[in-house]
Amino acid sequence: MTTHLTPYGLTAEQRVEPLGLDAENPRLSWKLRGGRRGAAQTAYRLTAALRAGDLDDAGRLLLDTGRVDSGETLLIDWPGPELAPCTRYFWRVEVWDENGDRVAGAQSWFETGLLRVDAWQAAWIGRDAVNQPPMDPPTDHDRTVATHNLPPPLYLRRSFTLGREPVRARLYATAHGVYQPRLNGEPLGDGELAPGWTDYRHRVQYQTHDVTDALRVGENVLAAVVADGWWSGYVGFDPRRPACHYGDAPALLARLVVWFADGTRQAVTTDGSWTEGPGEIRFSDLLMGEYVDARARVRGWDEPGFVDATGSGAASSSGDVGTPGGWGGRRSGFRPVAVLGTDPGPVVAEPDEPVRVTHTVRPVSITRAGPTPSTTPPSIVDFGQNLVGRVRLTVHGAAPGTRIVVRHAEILSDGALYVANLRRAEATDTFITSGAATEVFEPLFTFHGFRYAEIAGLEHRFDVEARVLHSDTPQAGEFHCSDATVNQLYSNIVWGQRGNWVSVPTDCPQRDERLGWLADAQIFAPTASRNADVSAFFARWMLDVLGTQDAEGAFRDVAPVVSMYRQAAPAWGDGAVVIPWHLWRTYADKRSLATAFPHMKAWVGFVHRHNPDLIWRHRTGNSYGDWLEIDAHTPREVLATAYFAHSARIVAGAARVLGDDEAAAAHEELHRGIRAAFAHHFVRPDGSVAGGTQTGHLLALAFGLVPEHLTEATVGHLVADLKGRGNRLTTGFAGVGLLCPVLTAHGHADVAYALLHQDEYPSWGYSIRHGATTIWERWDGWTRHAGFQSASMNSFNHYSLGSVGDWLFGRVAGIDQTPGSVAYSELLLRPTPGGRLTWARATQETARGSVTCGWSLNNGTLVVTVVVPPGPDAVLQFPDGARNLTEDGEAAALRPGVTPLANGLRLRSGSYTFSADLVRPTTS
Ligand code: RAM
Repeated sequence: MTTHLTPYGLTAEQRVEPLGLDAENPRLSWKLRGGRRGAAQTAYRLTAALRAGDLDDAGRLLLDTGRVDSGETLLIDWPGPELAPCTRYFWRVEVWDENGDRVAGAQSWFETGLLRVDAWQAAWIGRDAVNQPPMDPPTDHDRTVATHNLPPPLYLRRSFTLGREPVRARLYATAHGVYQPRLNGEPLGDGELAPGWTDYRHRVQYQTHDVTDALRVGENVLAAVVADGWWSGYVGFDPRRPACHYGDAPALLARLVVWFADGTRQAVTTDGSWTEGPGEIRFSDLLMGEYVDARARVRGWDEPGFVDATGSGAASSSGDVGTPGGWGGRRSGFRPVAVLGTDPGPVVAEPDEPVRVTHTVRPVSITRAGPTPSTTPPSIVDFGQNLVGRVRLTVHGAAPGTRIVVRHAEILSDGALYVANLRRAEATDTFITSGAATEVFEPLFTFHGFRYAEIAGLEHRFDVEARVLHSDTPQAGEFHCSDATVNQLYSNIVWGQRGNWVSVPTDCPQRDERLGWLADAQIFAPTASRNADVSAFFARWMLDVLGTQDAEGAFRDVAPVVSMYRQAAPAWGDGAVVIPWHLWRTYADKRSLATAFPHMKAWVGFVHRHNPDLIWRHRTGNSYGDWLEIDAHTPREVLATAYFAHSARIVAGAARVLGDDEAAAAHEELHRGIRAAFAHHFVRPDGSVAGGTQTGHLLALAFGLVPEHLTEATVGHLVADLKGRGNRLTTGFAGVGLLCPVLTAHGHADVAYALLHQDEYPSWGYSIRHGATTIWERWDGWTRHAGFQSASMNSFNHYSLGSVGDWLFGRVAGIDQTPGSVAYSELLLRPTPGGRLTWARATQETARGSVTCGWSLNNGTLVVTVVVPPGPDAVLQFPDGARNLTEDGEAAALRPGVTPLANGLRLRSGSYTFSADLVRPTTS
């Protein structure tokens, strides 16, 4: 183990080595590691230079803070000179430890993007619909009503010549639609579905690629394929507005800049000199799927040497582009594009990690479906995991023109794909072979939610694998325990997050919806930030959330908004208050909090204005209540008023952090008023909460709305309800994440564990017993007694009911922070043995470093292992009944780094392994 204090994980704007940053004042952070007890940073020094080597040359430094006496490691405003565009800045941090010794440093870089919209000097280009010869109507029989009018993607190219070797080159590009940039025949970067989904009316994100090594002296070809994507393809489920939410057709904006050794540069930008032509993708849509005709591939279209002059046709093509499998029905080749506009519009640098393919999954079985008269029966491929992405198919020796159709489903019913729950999403990919000996098919601009793929039309040998894609938020957490079902639950939570984190946090990756619902996101945010570093992802999505606010102060239920124009419901609109606060608590992101603050205040003001008696009854939008609760009904105004109180309190807290004492005082008073109104209207003298539901009691307890003298009674009602049902829950989205934490906080970890281990309906265990590999949208998504829930809304991959993940980390393993702590500046470690677990352990990469907490229980001996990173102190609390705490045979209180507390131990940074006798296990 490292004993020296070492900085690592350096980030600028919460990203490791970001290329193309538009922040004028990027915030720098680092983490610390080092196993020595009590290790801590007492000072730091930041330096920066234009070349890595210059960091060692004091004369060439652009920045030198000198020694700054501070333990701070997070989000330090760039203390250097004003940043120039398109420039890489190397920076180094050196730290001093608790003995005042200067110890190791670490270095990193960030590179600025264009910084200013007027730097683009480029035009949006697209298909010239006017001067294009009319396209022959599609003749193939594969098109459905939904796909019939989907246009082929744009294949755009521009040839240019370099007279000299460049020293550096960058491509800045984006699209209306989704695009893949290409240079000299190769795709650039590993991003998928760029530029991602934002509210394009306010922000279109551009990507930056380092293309220095892809250029050559002589002719080069810059190219791109651009499909409809979220811009003009199908999104959401509104039948009156199923597609074209932002525009009618895709377009590209690009600026390639090449620098030479003498300081001069050359730029190639999108303009009227580009051409557009045919390609193998006939249509591609996020919901409907992709259609690829390999015969129509124009070989060499994106490489030097290709002749693309108007009307002259392709220099070579892999097949006859005039065949019915071709595009346009004539050898028209590439034609000039239309210049669609010269104003770049609201183009901004992509501020978080893009969608990437992160895993490849091999099938666990391939079976032939039942015999079909006269044709080869389709194969059903089981990947063993409900996942999000697409199939990659390698086909050997298929005859030219073989039509392969791949359909996707999360579940099988009677051995066939169950697709009813996909609603209008066809999720079907079609591949027509060219006849080459080996062909590889993988759609480029679509994704599906599936565990099973049905492959029809292939008699020949094929290889298949699933490629998993999602927003590549860095993994941060791991949880393991002794129980296989609980481990499967954790796996289901992680896969649910992965699959629903495709550019925006969505509610389902498979059906015609895939929207960024605010309540789902706020309820799951605490779990999400255990599993991954979601700081930059959420901060970026929050901009779209805040952008939905109307003049009255109301948000919308989803962001980006597509066609749902009603004002947000309780717990949904409150997502815009809860998430910025969570980003502050988890990552110390004060800037996001400050950006959100006026909007948070306006939302609470909106609710207050329409509900002056402080019971939230009016302006509740679609008022979903405790959405998808089961066998219970929580009164809507109980839930709404609880959230009103919760948001008012958060706004007060945020105001304190931001130094707005007046707003803080006003919202503290408002919170007191709502609390009193809630108690008056909804808390009965016996401590029960109106409606008598688990969620009603949970909200009241979690949000501190029960008068103190009644708290125990309220908890009693909650526990009685659970036990009366045989330890079964009734909670929907709003209640489920509170269940186990509230029970544990009030001394009923045993009941929380009983829910965790429950495998009768409704429970997490029930879905797992019936094969779930992701979290289901509904407790009754499928039941033995009733089969499938209504196909009109039944996702088998949805994260909301997986919000118990936060408790697995926070209480089962025991990693948490104290109430006043920010970004884990003071850890609260509370390992909680219980249920049938004999051990549990979690590791979490917090903003300040890696934390571990775990325990094992063997014959009454409890062993607790913790790792506290340098910097924060930890308060370690043992379960009730733990006695004789020792480490290495010595009383724990006497060990180095340990200070005894009334209710536990205070630990300085370092690794510890304590033993204790557990005389009274906390659980039954
Ligand atoms: C459905 C989904 C979604 C939820 C909304 C209210 O579309 O379950 O997650 O937030 O309803």
